[in-house]
Amino acid sequence: MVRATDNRLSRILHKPLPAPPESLRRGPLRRRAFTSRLRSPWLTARLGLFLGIAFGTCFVTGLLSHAIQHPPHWFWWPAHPAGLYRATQGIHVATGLAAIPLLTAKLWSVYPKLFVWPPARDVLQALERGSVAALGAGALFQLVTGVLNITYWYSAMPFAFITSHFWGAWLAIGALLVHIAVKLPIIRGTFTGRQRPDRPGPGLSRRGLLAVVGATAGLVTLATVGQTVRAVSRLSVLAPRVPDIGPQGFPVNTTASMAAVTESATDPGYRLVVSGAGKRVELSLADLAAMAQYTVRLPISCVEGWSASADWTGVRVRDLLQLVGASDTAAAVQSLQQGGAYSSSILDIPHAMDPSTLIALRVKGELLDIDHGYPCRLIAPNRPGVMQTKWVASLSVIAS
Ligand SMILES: Nc1nc2c(c(=O)[nH]1)N[C@H]1C(S)=C(S)[C@@H](COP(=O)(O)O)O[C@H]1N2
Ligand SMILES: [Mo]
Repeated sequence: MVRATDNRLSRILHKPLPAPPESLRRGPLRRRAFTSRLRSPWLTARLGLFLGIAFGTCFVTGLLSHAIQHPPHWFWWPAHPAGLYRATQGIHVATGLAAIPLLTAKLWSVYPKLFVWPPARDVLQALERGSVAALGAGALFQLVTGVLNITYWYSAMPFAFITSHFWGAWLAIGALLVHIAVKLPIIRGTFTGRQRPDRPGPGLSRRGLLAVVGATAGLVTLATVGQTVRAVSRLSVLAPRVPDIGPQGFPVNTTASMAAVTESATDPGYRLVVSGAGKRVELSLADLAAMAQYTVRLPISCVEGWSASADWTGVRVRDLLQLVGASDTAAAVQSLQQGGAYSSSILDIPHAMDPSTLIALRVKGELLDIDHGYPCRLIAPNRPGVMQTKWVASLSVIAS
């Protein structure tokens, strides 16, 4: 029974497709339209290997970032090591950027295949080529939307970035796995020595081209990774953000005027509201300053790949929650900002109870600049920047 179905499937998959008319064989479709000797399975497989490593790393770190920001019920993310998210997100953006020259070279190495004749011999080959098209489109989509996001070019993305970048990743990685499975015999052949890298001839060799592509990827990394690795920040000519430029020496994401909080944030009647379990306290800035103050060195680690560390001073979130009788609890943080995706955030138990999680009143010894969240902001370890809520209005216990 299974065999019969197998045979039927196999007949369908290998059903020859009608040959298209010869009159269409023009331009790139004509015989021997592509002559570069550099293209070969040897080169393509090596570019593919590097690209696969870059995409795989980018995929895993991206899923992690997504899970931290939109946690499924089984997900648990620790508060320590404090700089872990800074590293994983730095790697996410860096591998994505390094993939740009790798993907460009890879597409160059295979694009004549777009024009092979006939376009597909049988149904199976048509399906396989369809999956390659999905892979190419998915990979390009991920890199383009990623770059648009880190360069704040939202007007070029008339769709929801997070949703489309998330599903685009699954599409690309699914198509990548199919592609690797289909090409495995060829890939193996090129790594077991049956395929020689070069045939003697003049000009750039395949090894040479691979080295150039590798060096370009390295250069892109060096010119951007300084947005999170301070030691090379002076080389960051291509990075959209530099860690030490901005008020108080670090970047601003949303300004107070963009968030429309200038008035409420500077209102002398400002009170931080802490509530939970039927209790509620209102704290003025003087009340907050009278509580035990702590200083922690923690980074803002933006999802966009930049990060900056600073010494923050303020009151512990767990001390504030204690004021309404809550301990061992999660909490919600709400900004003075109305609406907008980043105007509130959730502190899960490990983060809410961590002694280094503060409602910060000061940074680097000074009152917060209004663009950094004056009168107070959340700062917690091992957490995406989008969850470090500025201009905090209230803190409330989440009943578990
Ligand atoms: N209320 C509010 N808080 C916010 C944001 C925001 O838009 N509104 N942006 C977040 C993002 S995306 C980052 S990276 C950090 C940046 O903090 P900074 O501007 O002080 O560097 O603030 C976070 N806190
Ligand atoms: Mo951010």
